[in-house]
Amino acid sequence: MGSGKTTAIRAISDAAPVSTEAVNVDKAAHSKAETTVGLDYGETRLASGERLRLYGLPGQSRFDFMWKIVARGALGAVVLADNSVPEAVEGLNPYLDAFDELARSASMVIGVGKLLEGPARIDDYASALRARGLCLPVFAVDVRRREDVLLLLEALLNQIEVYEGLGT
Ligand SMILES: Nc1nc2c(ncn2[C@@H]2O[C@H](COP(=O)(O)OP(=O)(O)O)[C@@H](O)[C@H]2O)c(=O)[nH]1
Ligand SMILES: [Mg+2]
Repeated sequence: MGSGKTTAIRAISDAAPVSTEAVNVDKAAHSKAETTVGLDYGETRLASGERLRLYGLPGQSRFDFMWKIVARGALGAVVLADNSVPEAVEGLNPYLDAFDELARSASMVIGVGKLLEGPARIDDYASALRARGLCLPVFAVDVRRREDVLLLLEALLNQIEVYEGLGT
């Protein structure tokens, strides 16, 4: 919550993004005024002319029933971490568990926001992934910047292409 999913989809979407913001009544989890109670949705056109559809899933575990449904049809996943919160690195684990199939098929990239606002560094995230037997790209990002969101999506698509190219 507050890692920047809604912001990222807004930054990248060609069409007007759809989001379902409601007054945040869980100020203990995050102080922001509004929070997403359903999905964020946006679309972006790739250089190839194909359309990439972006679904922002609510991160709170009470929404985890939605994760599996969307993961089933997903090409890949971007996991956004908020480094300003305590135990941000360990906080990735529920998502790595829930999206294990995408993680194991290299169809996942990690974006770390607010990097300088917390003690963990990019290497800490990479080590935590390695400890789980995963080798996934980890980028420091500011998802308010369109270029940063594009970087995540390009890296994700490259990963998927390389993995498919291995014939696995
Ligand atoms: N300072 C700082 N703020 C950021 C950064 N990335 C995102 N934000 C802010 O963090 C908030 C994220 O909120 P939102 O997009 O609603 O998060 P969501 O709950 O994941 O949908 C927004 O106010 C962004 O402007 C960053 O790298 N640095
Ligand atoms: Mg949101």
